[in-house]
Amino acid sequence: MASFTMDPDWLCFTEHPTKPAHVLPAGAVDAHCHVFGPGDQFPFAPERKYTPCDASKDQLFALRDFLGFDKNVVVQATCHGNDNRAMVDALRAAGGRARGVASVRPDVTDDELAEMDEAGVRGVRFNYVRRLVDPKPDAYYHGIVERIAPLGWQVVIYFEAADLAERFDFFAGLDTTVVVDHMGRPDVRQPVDGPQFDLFVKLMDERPNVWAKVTCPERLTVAGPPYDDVVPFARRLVDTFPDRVVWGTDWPHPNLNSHMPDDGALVDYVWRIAPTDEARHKLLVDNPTRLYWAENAGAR
Ligand code: 0GY
Repeated sequence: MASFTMDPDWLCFTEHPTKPAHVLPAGAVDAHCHVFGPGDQFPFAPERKYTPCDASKDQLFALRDFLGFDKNVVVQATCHGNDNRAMVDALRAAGGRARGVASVRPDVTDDELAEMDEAGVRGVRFNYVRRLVDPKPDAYYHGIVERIAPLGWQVVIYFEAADLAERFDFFAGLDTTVVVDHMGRPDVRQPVDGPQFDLFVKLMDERPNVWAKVTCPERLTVAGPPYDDVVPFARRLVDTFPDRVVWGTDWPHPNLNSHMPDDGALVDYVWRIAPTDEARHKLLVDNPTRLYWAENAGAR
């Protein structure tokens, strides 16, 4: 079996996070997390841009239980390319307590899609972050949308805020449910009501099929923990679109080079972006359950 050595400057996740001070509501979903390998069982993709540390499904489930989550949404990470076996293996082991988002090519077969659907996959991810993937033409993504349409799957999009203007019409033209990773990665040095974040709010405002993950303060921050500079961005989305936001840890936190967050502190961060019981229940329970566990989840 292949053996992999993680990148020398890679920061591995915190093995012993603190217990959150707050108690998550029953049924809470960690709606954005990953599994990496283990590389000797599920080899990393030859075309990957980074080699992470192993982060297995068992470690993910242990974290879920420790933090007080009920379920996970496991998102395919680029280090596994279009080979979804590690993610699907995690879904199958989770006994209905995990859903997945895959990465596929337009030539994926109906049988492959049906098998993933049966395992709990409910969407595909289009990643536009250039340090992670090589860009592809729109036709490539349209081809995938056609393939998943019969299943009613969602499309998860990951992009940098600076690229939104250029891609706005394409994203707005998608008629699947669309879920945006990490609030569209705003530059948090810009005003929360400035033109850059306004454009993202406009996308959600005009397109009721667009949802946001109000995730990754540790990735977006310039100031560092406790992420005061990111709170207003997440607050704006939670306040404006309380029924179309979800949250997740992003464990095991790929590609962070400044610091590795404490997952317990990240859970406590949720109380700052969703300060009321009602807002938190929607964010952590109702919205992700509707999005990933409802009958025909993904279809509007
Ligand atoms: C994330 C973010 C990152 C990586 C990936 O697929 C990935 O490799 O998503 C990132 O480096 O910003 O969502 O975990």
